[in-house]
Amino acid sequence: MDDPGQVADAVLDGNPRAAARLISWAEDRDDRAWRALERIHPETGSAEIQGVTGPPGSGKSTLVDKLVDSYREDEATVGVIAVDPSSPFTGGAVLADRIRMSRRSTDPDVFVRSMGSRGKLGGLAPAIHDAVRILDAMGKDVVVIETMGVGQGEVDIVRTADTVALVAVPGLGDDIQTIKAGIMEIADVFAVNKADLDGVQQTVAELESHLRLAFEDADDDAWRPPIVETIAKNGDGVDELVAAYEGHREHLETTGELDERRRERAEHEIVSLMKERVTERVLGSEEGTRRFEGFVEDVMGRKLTPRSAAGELLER
Ligand SMILES: Nc1nc2c(ncn2[C@@H]2O[C@H](COP(=O)(O)OP(=O)(O)O)[C@@H](O)[C@H]2O)c(=O)[nH]1
Ligand SMILES: [Mg+2]
Repeated sequence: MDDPGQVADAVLDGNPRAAARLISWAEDRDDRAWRALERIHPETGSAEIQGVTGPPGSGKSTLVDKLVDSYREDEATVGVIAVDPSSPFTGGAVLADRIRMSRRSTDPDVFVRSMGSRGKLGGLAPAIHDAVRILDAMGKDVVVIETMGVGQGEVDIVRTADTVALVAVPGLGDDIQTIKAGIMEIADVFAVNKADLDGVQQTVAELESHLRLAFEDADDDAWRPPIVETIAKNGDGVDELVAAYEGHREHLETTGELDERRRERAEHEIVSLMKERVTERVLGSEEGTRRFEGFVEDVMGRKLTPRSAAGELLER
């Protein structure tokens, strides 16, 4: 299976090996990906795309695992993308292993994929967008993206989702602010996980006061993120979390916000692909990299401003 057209057709038939292949091409930014993606693009747009984000260790993988159970009970097909920025401690691989070990390893209606950054200059977000489209084209009803809520790159990844759940845990103490402000703003649902631990009420109260402030001047029909307590370990609260997702989905559809989000996403993605292509064109060769490193030295030596270095690199 090396022919992009064939791979695309197999993906549209729901073939997991073809999907895995095409995601790898997208991750490698391999030219074969583009033809296949071209072909599947018109067949996408029906999956519900859900993001689960939060600090490492908050229980995202455990929660996603339980969410998958819940969707399978309703006979929805599911794709999971666990974003693991190439380090062993984030747990992305753990999720994939956990699901692989479970009874779902034989369930053809669940597709799990870990993705890590391979140090590509464009970052990870473009490949994640492609992977979401591939799972959508496979016919998955729900696509769940698990990612750590840290850093701008992660915010970009989470933007691929229609609905974003932020997983918080008791014991963050007074500084719920340790969760990046940017992430707080894009949360559509708050899951306070590990509700079996002390301090859960305090965390809920902090989130509530955060929301009170944030929504002081909001329109009446604005979506106000619900706060759901969960114990991912044993599945408590997962049904409520699914209901919160559904509520938000309904809100998106009835208010037209879904289209708005998709428009923003398309804009954002086009711009980030332009950046990726420019970067690739300028730095994609050994010579380009060498020239780039020379400019880095010049900037560090205060001979050039970063802006003029960028200008000169783009001139060539
Ligand atoms: N006490 C408690 N521990 C949990 C709960 N959910 C997950 N954990 C544990 O928290 C640890 C991190 O979970 P994991 O799902 O890998 O977190 P992730 O890094 O956010 O994906 C694991 O040891 C889980 O067993 C919960 O509801 N309560
Ligand atoms: Mg994890």
